Amino acid sequence: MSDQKNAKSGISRRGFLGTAALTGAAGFAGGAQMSTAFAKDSKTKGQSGHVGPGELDEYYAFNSSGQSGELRVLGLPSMRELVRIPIFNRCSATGWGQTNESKKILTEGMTPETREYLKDQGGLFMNGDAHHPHMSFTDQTYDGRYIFINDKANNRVARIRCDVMKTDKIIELPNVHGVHGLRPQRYPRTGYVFANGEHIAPMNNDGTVLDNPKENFFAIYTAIDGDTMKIAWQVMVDGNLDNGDADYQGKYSFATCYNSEKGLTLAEMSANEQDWCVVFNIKRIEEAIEKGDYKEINGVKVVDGRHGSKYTRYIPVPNSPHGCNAAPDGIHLVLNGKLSPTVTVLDVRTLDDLFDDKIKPRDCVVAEPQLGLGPLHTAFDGRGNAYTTLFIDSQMVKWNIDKARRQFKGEDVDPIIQKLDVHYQPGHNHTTMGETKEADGKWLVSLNKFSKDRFLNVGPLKPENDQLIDISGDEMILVHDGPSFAEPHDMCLVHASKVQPLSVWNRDDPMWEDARKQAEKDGVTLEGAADVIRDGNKVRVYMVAVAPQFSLAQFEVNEGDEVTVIVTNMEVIEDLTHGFTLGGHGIAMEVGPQATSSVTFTAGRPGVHWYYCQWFCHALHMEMSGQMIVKPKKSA
Ligand code: K7E
Ligand code: CUA
Repeated sequence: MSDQKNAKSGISRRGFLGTAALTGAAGFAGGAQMSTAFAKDSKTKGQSGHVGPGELDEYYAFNSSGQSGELRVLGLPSMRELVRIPIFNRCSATGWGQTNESKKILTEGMTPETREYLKDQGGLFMNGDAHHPHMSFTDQTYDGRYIFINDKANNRVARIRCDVMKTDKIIELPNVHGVHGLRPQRYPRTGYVFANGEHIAPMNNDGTVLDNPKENFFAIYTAIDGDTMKIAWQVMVDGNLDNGDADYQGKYSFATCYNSEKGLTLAEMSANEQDWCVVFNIKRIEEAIEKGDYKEINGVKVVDGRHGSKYTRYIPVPNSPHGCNAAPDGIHLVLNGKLSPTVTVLDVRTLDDLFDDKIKPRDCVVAEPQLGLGPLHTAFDGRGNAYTTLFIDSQMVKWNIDKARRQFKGEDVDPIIQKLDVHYQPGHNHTTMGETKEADGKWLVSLNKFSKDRFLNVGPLKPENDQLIDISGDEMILVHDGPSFAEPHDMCLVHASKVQPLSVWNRDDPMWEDARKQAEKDGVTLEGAADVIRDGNKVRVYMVAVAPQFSLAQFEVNEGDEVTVIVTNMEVIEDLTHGFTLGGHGIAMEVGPQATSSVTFTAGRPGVHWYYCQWFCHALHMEMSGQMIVKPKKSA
């Protein structure tokens, strides 16, 4: 099949994508009719998605929340939401963005420029755009240590500890404009976390260069050390970077590019019939860093990976490709054509020859099946089949990789096995364990951007629809519709056996290291505290929470004091969370069992102010309260 033909189909549909689909008027293709048929099927055959009361799910689904800025943990197949992990957002329940512990995590990885910019604006970004959560790997499969996730809005990457399901590191990437694609290294372990800079900008973006995007604007690919959350190196590339993945061998990583044109307008960005996939040679880049073949820019070692570099290769792909997905066979990489009705399949075993200039970039392409309109992302079942979302067609297409290869060689075979209507306009899709060598081919989730008529009308802002599909048999069967709020892009489906979270915190957790050091200086033991320590106009109030009481029923400060309240929850049994809310001060925080949390504020309002535990913890939970007395300045 010729690229010419694919490209043409892409162009002919571009108008459709630009007008109907993107303005929300799309999806009028008969979804309702198909859904009835499949709803009936789901009762009679396939796996049950039902998880009864008291039963546990088989998988964790780590669901990004897009512009909500958090991570949501669901159980699968029930699709029940279990917990939300605040990351880039501000969370009223947990005090994320307000406690001293979370503020440290939110600020310590900031660039000096951002710190300076935010100085008079509260010191924190209040939003994030979280797209791609992925678990750390050891030997090509999930190892239950961390989830990494990007913030496209403010150029950050965060790490979540899976033992407590809390964010523990956030770093801002210098030189990068919009961190989009994110993937951990699969082998031998993570290792690197690869992050794609989506937008092109001048390398020193200080206002000295403002024009000529083709000459002066670049995108930056970043490798972060997942263990230390420090930047290992960056690569400057031509074009922009969309999604990415890493291979199964630890040799190469990949990024799609939809704006090889370096255009500004939609017409400019989609002018070329082919863009490309950039391949990064990890070993050669590491050698470049060792040998000193890099420039240090804003404190980061940046390798030149533009055309002609020995560190990268550019493989032409039709047309403005989006998703980038390595198959669990360890051999194939699928690049999803978006404006082309095709996906382009590379065989990673050809890449050594490509880097040795023995073959041409397009010689790495081993299949390019035409699947339908708007292919965005592909998932795998571990049995040689792939599942690709078709945004414009509102369908999931199941196809066979081997058949696609045979068709590419000229054999008369159709790689497409089945197309299933989804509701509506799917972006990412995910299979259980599907990005690991342990892909088990049981469930597929389609993250649909529009829900339209699938749920009760909640006004103009409607939920997205995460649909659960049984892929254990020969046929895909739609099992469940799951509404979700703005806006999951991506999901990571991990077998429950891979993750062993704690039920109560360990008292020696590093999360409250600073509070512990301060307490030691103050001669206070956190675990038994009922102390008010005055230090000039700084007051530190230490207390313990054990249901249904705080160890301090009252404390006194002066108007204008900087007050830090440090609460330690000494419950030893699971699921006994307390909280500290100070009325009229905008102060609230979660204190988990065996955890310490602290918050600092100015006592600006003379009078009596009640604090209370806002986490229902005991029959006498209402009584779990106390008073902060603020003495007015004149009487103090
Ligand atoms: Cu396709 Cu940000 Cu992964 Cu959204 S990206 S869909
Ligand atoms: Cu402690 Cu409610």
